[in-house]
Amino acid sequence: MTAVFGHLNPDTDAITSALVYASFLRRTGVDATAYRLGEPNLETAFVLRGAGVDLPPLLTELPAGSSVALVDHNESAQSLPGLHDLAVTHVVDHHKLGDLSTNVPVYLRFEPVGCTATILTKLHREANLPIEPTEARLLLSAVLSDTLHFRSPTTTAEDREVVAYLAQIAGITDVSAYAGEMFAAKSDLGDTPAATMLKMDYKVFEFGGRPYGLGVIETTNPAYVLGRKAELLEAMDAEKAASDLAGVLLSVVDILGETNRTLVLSATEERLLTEAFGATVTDGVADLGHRISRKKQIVPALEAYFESR
Ligand SMILES: [Mn+2]
Repeated sequence: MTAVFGHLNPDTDAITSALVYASFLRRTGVDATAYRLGEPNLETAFVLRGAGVDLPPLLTELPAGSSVALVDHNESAQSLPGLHDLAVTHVVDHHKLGDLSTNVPVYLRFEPVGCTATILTKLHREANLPIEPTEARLLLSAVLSDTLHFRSPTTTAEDREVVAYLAQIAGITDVSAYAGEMFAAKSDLGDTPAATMLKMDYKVFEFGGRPYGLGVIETTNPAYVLGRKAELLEAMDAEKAASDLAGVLLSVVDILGETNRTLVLSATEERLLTEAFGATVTDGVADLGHRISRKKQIVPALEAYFESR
């Protein structure tokens, strides 16, 4: 059996791509099962509910040598613990190549598009496998989520084309209205604990040989999130100590206004934000302007900054 899963702290793409790719692999003769590596965020729960699809089971470990297919990630720090001892047989991803290594021949499909679901849609079309309405809805939701309905600079013409194609199959006539409902669901944080908010969309990256935690909260209500700054800073501080990180950044991305305001935990992070981005810091919040994509606008700038030092 091949276990199919997306990254830790899963987003909508990580979970729906695992579901759809596992189904795709089964249709091509591979015994595959979808899993998730964490709890779904509010948007993902909304999407699955609307599609009438159950969450895939939670996976926390696998015996060494087990076959796995990775979607929506390839770096071990974002994957199942012990990834280097597993047999990675497939990777479908739209992120930069990290420390991926395999001990068996591997199927790799990487494309610099806005979403893993865009690549999965292409895989179905290339294999002449029809996409069922429910799966079309899942894939379309992932593209809208990852691209913030085409607002993110990661968006490509293929993502737009795929959404139009999938919307027809899924029977979604008003894509903008549906995207709005998804973003509202994601922003309905209620009394979500600050530690949970930090980890909803959170990844660890290595810069200059040291680990940094980069969280993003995409919301249509940034005032609510910034209103909980003190609690969030406490959660960031606790995570930094618990995971022995060199720094923690938490970006509050206003989906509709397309702005990024990043919470500044300490002098270390302040220096990083001012030097790598030229950001101005007011009241413990750094203004990162329109840098709304961690993948395209935050991580590369930090890599360039650490390489230049
Ligand atoms: Mn993705």
